Amino acid sequence: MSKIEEIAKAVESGKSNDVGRLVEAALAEGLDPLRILNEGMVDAMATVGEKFQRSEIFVPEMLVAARAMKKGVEVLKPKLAGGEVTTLGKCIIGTVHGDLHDIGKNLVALMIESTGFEVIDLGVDVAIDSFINAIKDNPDTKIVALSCLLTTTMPALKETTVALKKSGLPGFKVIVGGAPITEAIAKDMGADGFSADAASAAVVAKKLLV
Ligand code: B1M
Repeated sequence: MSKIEEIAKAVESGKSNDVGRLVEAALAEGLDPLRILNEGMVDAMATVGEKFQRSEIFVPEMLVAARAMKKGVEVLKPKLAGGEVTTLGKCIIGTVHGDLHDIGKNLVALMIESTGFEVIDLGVDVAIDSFINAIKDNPDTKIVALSCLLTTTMPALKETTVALKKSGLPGFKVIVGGAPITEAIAKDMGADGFSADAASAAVVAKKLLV
């Protein structure tokens, strides 16, 4: 079994300590951090989701897999972040209200930070008012990034996007993303930008500055 396959297996079975150790070993072997992330961990989480859908596993197993992935991302973080100086401005990020998924949002935050933004992470289940207040507290905010993983919280994503656009607060753009969101849905909600993954979210955020 390759190191990547071992990592995927450890994520799927929620073995946090093994994931940390295996990711360190993979990095020491010179494997590409993005390959470790995408083929080792993101793909493993997709498998976890499929098993959940088939009722082969339940919420507790999803939760331990998520914890294991977080452990792996922690080890990868210094390699992914790049260490550029933050000069592009502030980005406020959060998962919309009703939604507790944060792994994708955390990856988006990491990639946006590594592009050169200062990231203010409001966490998960973020109320519209919390986004508005954070922008008021940080009037130099350039990007507000909204994550949504559930079809049932897509209305919350739309409400948040519309409220931000109607807030009258100046100077920022709204980008949205998450598994159930498409370019067409993002456009329909009135978002300024959409991306399907974390790496392109950073590219979209940067493009919106000009
Ligand atoms: Co949940 N869950 N979950 N879950 N969970 C999904 C999303 C699901 C697809 C599983 C399934 O049925 N196959 C399903 C949603 C179905 C739907 O809505 N159509 C689901 C469900 C149903 C639920 C519950 C309702 C289960 C229940 O309680 N019965 C419940 C809801 C709780 C809530 O939020 N209110 C629930 C709970 C949980 C856990 C808490 C157990 C756990 C989350 C732990 C955590 O995040 N800390 C969990 C997990 C782990 C998953 C799966 C298995 C994995 C999610 C993940 O982390 N993926 C997921 C199945 C799946 O995704 N295949 C599932 C890895 C991550 C890197 O990908 O988050 O998609 P992702 O992020 C990507 C892109 O989407 C994008 O970039 C990221 C990286 O490239 N992206 C953006 C994300 N945000 C972006 C923002 C951007 C741009 C791109 O711009 C701002």
